Amino acid sequence: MDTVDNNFNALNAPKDHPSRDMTDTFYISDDLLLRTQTSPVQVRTMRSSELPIKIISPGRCFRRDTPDATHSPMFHQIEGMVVGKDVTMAQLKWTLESFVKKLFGEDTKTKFRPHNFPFTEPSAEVDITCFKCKGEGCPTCKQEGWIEILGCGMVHPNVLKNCGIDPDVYSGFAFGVGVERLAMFKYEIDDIRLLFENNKRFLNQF
Ligand code: 2NL
Repeated sequence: MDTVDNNFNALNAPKDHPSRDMTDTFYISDDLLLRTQTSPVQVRTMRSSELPIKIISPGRCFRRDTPDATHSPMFHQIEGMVVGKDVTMAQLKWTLESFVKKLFGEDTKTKFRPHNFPFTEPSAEVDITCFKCKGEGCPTCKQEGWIEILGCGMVHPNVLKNCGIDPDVYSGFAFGVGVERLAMFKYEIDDIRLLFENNKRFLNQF
């Protein structure tokens, strides 16, 4: 459980932002909710720690999605963030490229595709070349050759301000990956619900 302030206000998603809708978010009360991402951890860290900050925050998150093969109302996310002097998008790209190469193989290529998140500006989604067909096009990548695996960007100046950090002096990068989605690609699991059913015959395969 976390606060609406840590999960939304501080992250530049003010009162009427669509992600705050009752149909998107589990509210406990007007001020408390089940977090929709692990970012509240970084918000508290920015508000209480000396700079520079380098943090990885893995954990459970909740969104009001109807379960299907690719959606679960409860899932896990790993977010990472660096805030300090002269933190750049080039450093973000190197960090994420290194990460996907370790996970999916050294020959993996990345594509940073412009996107929008309230908490980062600029923002991007990262696609990797399909590990199955190496970019040729196949059923796994729906003939596109590319697979979307995470979201990222430079921490929005309003987010830094909301957390007591001067955006004229400091900058930061951040990213978030869905753990189940990543596992599904890596282990070729075609239904996210299998990960939560606790069937030992399924789990013992890994
Ligand atoms: C996604 C997108 C993302 C972040 C998470 C973040 C956290 C703070 C400030 C700025 Cl405190 N950004 N986190 C940034 C970009 C993307 O996750 O699609 N995740 C599955």
